[in-house]
Amino acid sequence: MIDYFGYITTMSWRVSIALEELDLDYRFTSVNIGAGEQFTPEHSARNPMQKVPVIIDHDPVDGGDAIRVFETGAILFYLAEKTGRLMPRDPRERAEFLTWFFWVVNSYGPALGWPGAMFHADPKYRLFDKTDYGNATYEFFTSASVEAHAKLDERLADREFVCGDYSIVDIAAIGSTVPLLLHGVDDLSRLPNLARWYDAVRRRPAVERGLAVGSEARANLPDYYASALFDDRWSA
Ligand SMILES: N[C@@H](CCC(=O)N[C@@H](CS)C(=O)NCC(=O)O)C(=O)O
Repeated sequence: MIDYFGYITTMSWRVSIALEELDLDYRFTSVNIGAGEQFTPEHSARNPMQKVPVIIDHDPVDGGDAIRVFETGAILFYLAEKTGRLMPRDPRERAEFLTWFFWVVNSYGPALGWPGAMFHADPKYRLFDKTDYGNATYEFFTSASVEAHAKLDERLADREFVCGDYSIVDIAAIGSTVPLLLHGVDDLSRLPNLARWYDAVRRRPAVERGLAVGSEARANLPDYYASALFDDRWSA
């Protein structure tokens, strides 16, 4: 059994989707980062970075002590290795896969995250709409996010998934892609390849189940923000 500590966040969705896709036995514990639960001594012991998500695998493949993993890239890679699924084995394919996996984890996800973080759930904490500097910073982060979406769209022009078969690269990407509006993308018609991929991946039953994990916490967020976070337009 895997203990999974997360919340309704893009990074946590990566993990809940992977756990669902891999059909692993897991127990979810909500860590409400809006209420500061990531800073408790219990959670700090699980993840010294005081962030979600984190997993503790009580059935590691070597049969030894439980294994703790934090950082979504590490968690997805760990789960793919544990199960031998959702990742190519051939060294040549693996090199291409790693290239795109690290691009998604290190570049795509963070580029999307910054405008999302500035579009705070509570307008009084927003860093834009207040000063010219705030607006310029928001614009800078938004254009980097739009550019990252455009690069993924370009990559998907002649392929169904980001790298070979459906893999943890797609899972890492979809977790970050869902809150399009928060990330400065309000119209997918200019990104047709990304739109096709987004629709196909989001329709997967395991992805739907992954996005539903802990979603009762949605009630903690203002409606307009929750609706953008979950991209309610998609199902409308
Ligand atoms: N690089 C980390 C990022 C984790 C992260 O930023 N988690 C956010 C939620 S998406 C969080 O826990 N924020 C709470 C905080 O920073 O206080 C990963 O990939 O796991």
